[in-house]
Amino acid sequence: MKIKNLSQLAKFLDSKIKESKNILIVSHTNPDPDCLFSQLSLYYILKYRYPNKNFILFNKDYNYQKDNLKIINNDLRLIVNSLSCRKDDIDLIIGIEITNEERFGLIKDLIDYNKIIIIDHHNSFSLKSCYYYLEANSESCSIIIFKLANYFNFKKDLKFKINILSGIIGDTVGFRYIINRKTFLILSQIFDEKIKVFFLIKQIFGFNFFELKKITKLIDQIKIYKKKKLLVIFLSKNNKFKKINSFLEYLRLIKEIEVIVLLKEKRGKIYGSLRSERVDVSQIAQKFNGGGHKNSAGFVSNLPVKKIINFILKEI
Ligand SMILES: [Mn+2]
Repeated sequence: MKIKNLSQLAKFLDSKIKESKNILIVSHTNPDPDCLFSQLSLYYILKYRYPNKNFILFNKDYNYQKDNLKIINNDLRLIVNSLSCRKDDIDLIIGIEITNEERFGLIKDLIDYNKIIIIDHHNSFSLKSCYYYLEANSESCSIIIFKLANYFNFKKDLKFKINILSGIIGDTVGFRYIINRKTFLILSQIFDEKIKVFFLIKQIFGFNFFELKKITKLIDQIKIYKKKKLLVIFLSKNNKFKKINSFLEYLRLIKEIEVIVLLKEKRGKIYGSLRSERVDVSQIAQKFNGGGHKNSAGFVSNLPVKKIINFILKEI
């Protein structure tokens, strides 16, 4: 059930929250900065508006202790990865960027589509049987949350602005991939001389020395195809690297490269990530039943690595 515009979303949230007691705000599996900071920012807005309601921030994959983002905002500790309440006690579930069923950070039997409302900005959104607000031209979910704050006249303090800015930095890779004028307009509304933008970018995309050593090994494994246009990195199941997505963004600066493919072996399957400025990689991902954005998409496949690479080579 589609929610058509922002004012409808605000009214819908108001009416649903009024009749609820326990409200779950959930972000997607393997959460990224945009989704975590959107989750937290939405919580600020709703908790201020409804101080007597019980809001629970949940993500089953989230581990605050291991998260480097806590240096940006230690309120991220409010996101818990286990639930003490029963399914029946939860009256409403607000999902952040839950694009498809696999992205549900919820324990499966907690899912009740009648209670769910999802806010997302992914073109490949597919959970259309529940209430959803989709803004596919928004460059980050944080932007939607920022607009919601405006709609509710929520007073945006420094902490809130840093949250939104961090979400935008995460999804646009430090403003590198902004294509929408509105994003700049919102950035101008968030700008505050007290915010150190370079610090946020460093925390979100930077590496430490330990990680640098891993990168050195990874560079040796890079394969180049199509006269340097396609770059492929394969990570075997024994070769884990948590900051691999940040590393991909550095590889995207190589001038000759037009498409980057990361293939990760996990639980007997291949998890693919695609990045490009020239090719619409969401279309390639969709051929593997995956999805994402035009410039950044992903999929999961049972095919062997060689077959996947050959298939992609034909597509670009
Ligand atoms: Mn996002």
